[in-house]
Formats: sequence, C-alpha cells, structure tokens
Amino acid sequence: MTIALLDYGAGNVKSIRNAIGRLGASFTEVVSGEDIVNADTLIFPGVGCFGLVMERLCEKGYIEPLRQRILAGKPLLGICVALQVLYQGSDESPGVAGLGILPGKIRRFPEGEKAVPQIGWNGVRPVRSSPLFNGYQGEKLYFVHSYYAPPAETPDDWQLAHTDYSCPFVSAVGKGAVAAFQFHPEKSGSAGLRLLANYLDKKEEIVVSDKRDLSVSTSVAKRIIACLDVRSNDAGDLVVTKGDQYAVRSEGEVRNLGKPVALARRYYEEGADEITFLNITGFRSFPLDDQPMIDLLAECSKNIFVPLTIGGGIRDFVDNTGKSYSALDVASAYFRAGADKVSIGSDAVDAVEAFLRSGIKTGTSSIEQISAVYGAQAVVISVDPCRVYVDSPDATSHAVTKAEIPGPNGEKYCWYQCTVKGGRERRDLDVLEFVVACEQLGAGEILLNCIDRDGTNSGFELALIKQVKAAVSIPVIASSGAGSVAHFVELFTKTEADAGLAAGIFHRCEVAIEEVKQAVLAAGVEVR
Ligand code: 1PR
Repeated sequence: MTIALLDYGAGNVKSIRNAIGRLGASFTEVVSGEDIVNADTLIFPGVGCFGLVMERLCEKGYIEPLRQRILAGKPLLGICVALQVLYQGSDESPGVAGLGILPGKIRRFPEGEKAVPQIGWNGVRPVRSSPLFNGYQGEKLYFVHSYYAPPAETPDDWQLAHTDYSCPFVSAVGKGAVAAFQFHPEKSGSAGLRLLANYLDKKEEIVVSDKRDLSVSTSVAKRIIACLDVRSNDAGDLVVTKGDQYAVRSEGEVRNLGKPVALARRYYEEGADEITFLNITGFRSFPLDDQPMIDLLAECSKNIFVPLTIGGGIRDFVDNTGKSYSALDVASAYFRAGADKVSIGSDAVDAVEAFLRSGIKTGTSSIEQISAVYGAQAVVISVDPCRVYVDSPDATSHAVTKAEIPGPNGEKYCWYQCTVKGGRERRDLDVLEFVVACEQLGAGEILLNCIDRDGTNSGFELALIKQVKAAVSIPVIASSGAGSVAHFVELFTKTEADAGLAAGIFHRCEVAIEEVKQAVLAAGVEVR
C-alpha cells in the first residue's frame, strides 16, 4: 500500500511526515496529478489561508485530480484547511472557489466572546460512531484556526464530529474512505497519533452507525507552555540559557541550563502543551546562517508531537554578498524545518512604528508577509515590555495602569514600554498601542513577556496581562515571573490569559508541568 503525501508548499508538512514515520508507515511524495489519482491513500495537509491553498493547488494542476479522487471515494485524509477546502468557499478568501465537494461556506468565528483564532487544545464530540475514533476517550486535540465549517451547511451523512468554541462547528467529516479533521492529529500528542493510526488502518470502513452523543459540550484548555531561550555560549555550543530580567551571564559566563533537544523532549513527555524556542541573539546575525536553529527544529520535530514555535531574528535581511532575504524567507525556512509558528520580536516593533507613523498597511512588513502566506495563527508577536513609573495618569500620554508594585519613589502608576534587541533599546511606544497595531497587521497571538518579572519567580505581571487581554481579540500567552503552581492558578483565575509560559522553574525542575496542570484543574480551570 502506498501512502502519498501531498506537499504543495503548505506550512509545516514536516510534522505530518514525522508522525507517519513514527507510526512505522512509509510514504511517497506526490509529484503529479496522476499520483493524486493513483495513490492507495493520500494525506492532504493544510496550513495557511484558504485562498493560498487553492491557488497552489491550481498552479500545480491538482484541483481536478483531487476532485476526481474524492468523488470516486478513494482513501484521503485532509487536515485543517484541507477540511475547509472541501467546501464551496470561505469567508477567509472571498471569491475563491473551494473544491466544492461539500455545499456551504466556511465562516469566521464571531469576534468578542472568545479569542480568534482558536489556538489550543479542545475536545471533539463524535456525532456518529466511526472506526476513526476507536479508542478516543475525549482527549483534547490541537486546533489552530479562525474559520470553521458550520454544521447547518454540512450534509448529515458527512458529519463525523463536532467541537464547541464560540459556536459548535464540524471538527471531522468523512464519507466512504474520505475523511478530514479540523484539528491537527500530528500535533495532538499520543491521542492524535492514535487517530492517525486509526485512519491508516481503518480507512476502508469509515462507515457509521447513527449513534449520536450531542450532550456534552467541549471546551478549549488553558495551555501550559515551556520556553527555551537558546543561544551559543562562549565555546560555540548551542545551549538553553535563562536570564534574570534578561541578563543571562553569571560570573561572566552564559548560564547553561541544558541541551535544547533533550530539554524540549523532556517537556513534551511531561505534558507541555507547546514548546517555544527563542533564539535570543537572533537579532545580531542572520538566522539562515544559524543552521543550528534549523537543525534543532528538525531534530525536535522528529519526536515531539505538539506545536513548536520559534523566534529570534525574523526580519528582512541582506547578507554579505548583497543577496536579499525577506522575513518570509526566514520564516519559511523555519516552517520547513518543523516549526508551527514563528515569533517576531524587534522587527514587529519597527513595523508597528512605521504603521503608526503612516497609517498605511504596506503589506511588506514581516507580520503582514508571513500572515498572508501562512495565516495569522502562525504569527506570534513576542513583546518585551518594561515598567515606566509615573506619579499620575496625567504625567504621560501612554496608557497607564495602577502599579501592582509601587515605583522606587512610591509612584502608584506605570505604563509598559516596548523594547527591542532583548530589552537593550527602549522605544517611545506603549504595549497597548503596540499589540493593537500588531493585531491589525495580521498577528495571530501575543507572547507577553515582562522584563521586570523575568526570572524573578515572583509571579506573572497581572495588571499588564489584563490590560493587553482587554485590548486585543487574539490569544495572549502570559510569560515571565512564574515561580510556583500558585502563580499559574492566580494567572488563570484572575486574568483571561489563554496560556501561561514559564522557563526557569521548569528548567531547574522546581515545579513539574503535571503539578501545574493539577493545581490549575483543581481551581476549576480546564487543562489538557
Ligand atoms: O527580537 O525578533 O530577534 O526576538 C528575540 C527574542 O528573544 C524575543 O522573543 C525576546 O523576548 C527574546 N529575548 C531576547 N533577549 C532575551 C534575554 O533573556 N536576554 N529572552 C530574550 C526572553 C523571555 C521569556 C522567558 C520568560 C519566562 N525570554 O520568554 O522565557 O520571561 O521566564 P521565567 O519563567 O524564567 O520568568 P527578535
């Protein structure tokens, strides 16, 4: 049996290759329309925006072979946007026709109630029994999308499972040997690998009884993220380091808290919902010369089946031969190596300053370029704010908040100033103007650090998190300062943060990820 993988240049296809490999199956690459029609089984990954996926399929002449295959009921598994393109169209790309196998249109999640995109772990409710869900016991699976398939527009005989976010949506479709998941099985840990294995074993019989269980709604979990700040030490070895308020040297040496691949693997096995790598000296050199980061991703993605984010040095660049690279080129190299999301720091500040000066979206900033091709959900903005104390709200034009910790001279208010280059340079820009503009430019998530809290173990900067969460509708990852499980409980019970990220306490084995999850769950907050 040949399993053929349809790689048409969409985002992170490496993970699906690795997942298929992990299941002991081998696969071939689709290089022609004939391969699409003739393969025994076809895996159709989908990352990026609806319009772009259809454009790429069209350029390669794959639309008719795909339709032919699906209409003939030959085995096919679509993932994420590949489920969406089975429909006639999408709000995401007005005027672009989908494959039209299913009637109806993909819709955008309504703004307001919940962060959009949905990024995180949610359950599925099988609405028919199917061998695809053999052994599935309600485990949460990884979703990342702003658009959804409406149950009312999907034919009953195609609906396999629903999920609830701000509204119920179709999270799995299937008929005959054709199936598609809105979630990413290849990024959903062992539960996802099991579903993938079910498909590969049982694909001939996605036939169903009409046993329905629509009673229990699903909900998205708060994510616990482990972050690895990575850089070369003075001996040239890539190490995980950790700063105190971003100072990573101790007695002149770069602190070394371990090897990145081994540590990331440990966090995956201990239940981290995502892993983030920040190349903290990426602003100094050109990241595509920095092969160790590419190798690191490639190595990690072989054994880690949860989302990987990478940041550091994502920007336009001219190398010393005069050759230009766009931020999109850099991001694409990371996606190809196994990243699911990229995180932009300093360059996002430059982009926002330019946008606020001109009021014009040029489409050329790193945020816009990457978002247009890979989708907003692939673009994280890592912001490094620090407190600026003031006596009263009138003392500055920036958005102030009541300071949780009074200033050195008893100041009761502060605003949060954006910095670049790992906090080395401050800009006349507050974090609220910044995050709002990032969302307008197409960012999909905010990784909200706080230099004052970083490495202090004193808890998250709740006032900052509340301020930012109230200003944007995209998900916010709270970072910096976690020192105990109680800090995560406080984070999720006192703010609306979508995820909590920590570094030092996990690296030093002071608190286990599982302990964090148990404490958060005991406080009534949903976790995976
Ligand atoms: O500006 O696009 O090249 O990206 C550089 C990236 O590197 C940014 O995301 C920036 O946050 C990060 N960075 C730069 N310098 C440092 C440093 O520490 N000297 N690390 C740095 C930032 C912040 C966290 C940290 C949390 C949790 N690290 O992500 O992991 O504060 O720590 P804790 O739990 O121990 O308190 P660009």
